[in-house]
Amino acid sequence: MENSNQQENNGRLIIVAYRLPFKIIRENDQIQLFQNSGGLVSAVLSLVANQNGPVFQSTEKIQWIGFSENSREELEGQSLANESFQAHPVFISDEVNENYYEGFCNNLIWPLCHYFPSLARFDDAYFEAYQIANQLFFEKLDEVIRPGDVVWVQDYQLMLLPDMIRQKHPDNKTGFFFHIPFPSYEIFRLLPVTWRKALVNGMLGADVLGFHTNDYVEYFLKSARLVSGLGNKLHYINMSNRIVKVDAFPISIDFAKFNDAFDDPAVVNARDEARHSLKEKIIFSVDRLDYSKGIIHRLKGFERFLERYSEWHEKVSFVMVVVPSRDSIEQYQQMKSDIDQTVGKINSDYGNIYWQPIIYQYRSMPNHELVGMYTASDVALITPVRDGMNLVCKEYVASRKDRKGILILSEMAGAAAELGEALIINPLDKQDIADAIQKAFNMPEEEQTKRMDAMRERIRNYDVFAWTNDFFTQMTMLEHEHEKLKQV
Ligand code: ADQ
Repeated sequence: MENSNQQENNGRLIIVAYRLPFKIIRENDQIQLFQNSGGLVSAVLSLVANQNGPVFQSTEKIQWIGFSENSREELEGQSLANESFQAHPVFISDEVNENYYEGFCNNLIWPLCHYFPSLARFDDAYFEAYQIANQLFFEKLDEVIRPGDVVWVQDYQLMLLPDMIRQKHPDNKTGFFFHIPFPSYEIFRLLPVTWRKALVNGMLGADVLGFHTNDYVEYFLKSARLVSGLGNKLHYINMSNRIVKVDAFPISIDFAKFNDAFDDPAVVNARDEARHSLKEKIIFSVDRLDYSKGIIHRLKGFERFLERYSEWHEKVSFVMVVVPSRDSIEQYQQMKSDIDQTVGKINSDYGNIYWQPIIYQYRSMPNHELVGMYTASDVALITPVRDGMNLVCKEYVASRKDRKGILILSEMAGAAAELGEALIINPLDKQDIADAIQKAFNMPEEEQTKRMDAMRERIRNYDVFAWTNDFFTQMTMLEHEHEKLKQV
């Protein structure tokens, strides 16, 4: 990693993301701000308060533009700032937001990018709303931005925004990060021609475009070539008067936070409680409710394990926690009821009055319970059928200060490119999942430690702070690289 002092920046950092960095709760005319503890918020904070010296020298707060769940009237005259962030809410009418966020983003882009084209819904009203919403984010940014500010746009809700910024503020450095898989061209081309063009050109307004893996980078470069006729030299796309750098930045987690949590008394309690009340072997999984997470396939894999390896009956507990998500969308409600039924069937087919094979919880978990389960379990079973990165597997590895435990990981998660010491499975193959559990239960401790050490070292070295530093280093070095490229 470069020393971050090389990348000093005197402007402010402006983040544009669909969500604001805190939840705004209004009670009796008083506003309270609850800062999210999510990865992006802590990653961004590290840019202004980094151990090696801040990347941003400006003493001003980080400016954050995001959609407001509160109405304009509710927020009128209120200060939306805490010690780190100044928020600038974007107000979007319910009608536009439904077609934009639930429609274009979650009924079209999300299923396409996760290789579920049959779930994708194409609707002109969706794209119209997507353009309107991106424009609303731009208008807010336009009020806020000053010369020298650096803008970092996040994710698939804002693909048109980088070019809007480029048109009016060409001198402000702009980065864009795509958090979900960028699909192969055969999938991307399912979008109507005008939409594909608009999305690719919108993203190319950025100076640096980031994806999680080299595969996604390659797929994007191919789409840019076929959609907009723009060739690339290695990771660079030449736009005549400037270049765009397209590269892989595998997002990470706060390694130290998860590692240190191992000894936190609340975590120790939760771990002891789990080990005391569950069977001798514990399998754990946790994810948002989503068809991309492979929850049903995971259950089928566990069912096959119980069928083929009966020696583990009454000796294994599979704790599966699913956090509610997008439950207003019909497909998600259907998925929830499929999960309920499958869990019920497996428990009644195999369980008895002393043993329930699957303990299923549909709720969010407090952090100490989460790490308690990460560190109590023998196996983390992470089987998305498609996932941009997947942070749960990295959190599991970082939590295992005891250097034990086995990660079973889907080859379809972006994280599989970095965590080769996991037991890598095909999430659609239930026999593969069953065999991996059997292998994990029989794995000697020395082998567990060897695999864990290698994965822990990698995440320790490339944690979420290294990720942000890496992205901003590339942004600052771009002009220099442009000069070098001209000489090639
Ligand atoms: P997500 O699809 O949300 O993120 P993931 O990366 O696994 O998926 O992150 C989920 C986060 O939520 C983790 O930090 C996890 O601990 C937490 N979580 C999940 N279930 C929980 C529960 N029941 N209770 C409490 N916490 C829970 C998207 C992409 C990913 C990409 C990230 C970051 O889909 O592929 O890794 O963005 O870029």
